[in-house]
Amino acid sequence: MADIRVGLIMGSQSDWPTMKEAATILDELGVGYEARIVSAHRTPDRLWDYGRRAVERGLQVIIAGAGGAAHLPGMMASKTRVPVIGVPIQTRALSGVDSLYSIVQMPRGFPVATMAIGAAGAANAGLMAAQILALQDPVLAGRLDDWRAALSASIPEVPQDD
Ligand code: RP5
Repeated sequence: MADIRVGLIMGSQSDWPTMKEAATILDELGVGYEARIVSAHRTPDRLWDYGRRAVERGLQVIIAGAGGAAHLPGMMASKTRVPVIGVPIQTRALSGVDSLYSIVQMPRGFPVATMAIGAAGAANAGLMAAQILALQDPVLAGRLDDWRAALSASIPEVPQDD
């Protein structure tokens, strides 16, 4: 079992189908992570405790997904210097633009690396976390190079009829 280096947190159980995209990437690359529900509004004490202990627990990157009034990534960034990657969850009311704006417009001093809305953003968050860790981990860097080469090789050069 790989060491837990990534905290994969989300505001609600309803975010998990999207955030699983990040988990799948981390699994494919052999990066250890933990998945937790940590809500800025519903479980603020859990959020505070998670952020307060992130460094001492050895977390190196936190991926935080939330939707609507999506305060989780920003609040986590205010509580820990562990880099936070934000994933705006697609919402029914405003299609995730609400989530995106909530996450991306951080004040100076507390950055959140904000991904695209929805599943692509979650998958890219997993890749971004792995790329950050790969700076200090040649084995992981090799896996990422292979992953990227396989993706490129899977793209046909000529379009096909269905
Ligand atoms: C946010 O509210 C969560 O991140 C979720 O995206 C959204 C809706 O949550 P549920 O009402 O589905 O639990 O805090």
